[in-house]
Amino acid sequence: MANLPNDSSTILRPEIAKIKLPPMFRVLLLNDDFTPMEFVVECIERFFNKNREQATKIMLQVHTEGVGVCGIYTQDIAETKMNQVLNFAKELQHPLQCEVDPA
Ligand code: TYC
Repeated sequence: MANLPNDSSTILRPEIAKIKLPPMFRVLLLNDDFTPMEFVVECIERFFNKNREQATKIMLQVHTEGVGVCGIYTQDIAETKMNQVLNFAKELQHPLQCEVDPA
């Protein structure tokens, strides 16, 4: 068991100890007075793989608090999801805003 963490959880293999997790980014939705609630729920279901109950909870959080987290991803995935939301909102002429923020 020489290659597993010892009792004090010290990693004994330097090549494994060096591995770093990538920086993570939150995808945020911002509230506005015009985007229909149903459209926001649809976006969260479609792009963040949430069910209707989870999506409704996030939408209501944004509606009442002004901002809410839809998910946390690596930078390229977070930016792709943000762009999917913005493009979908633009297509339907809703002013929905979405941002990426370091976690
Ligand atoms: N505030 C909007 C309304 O009352 C609903 C809404 C929720 C808009 C979340 C944007 O990110 C948002 N129709």
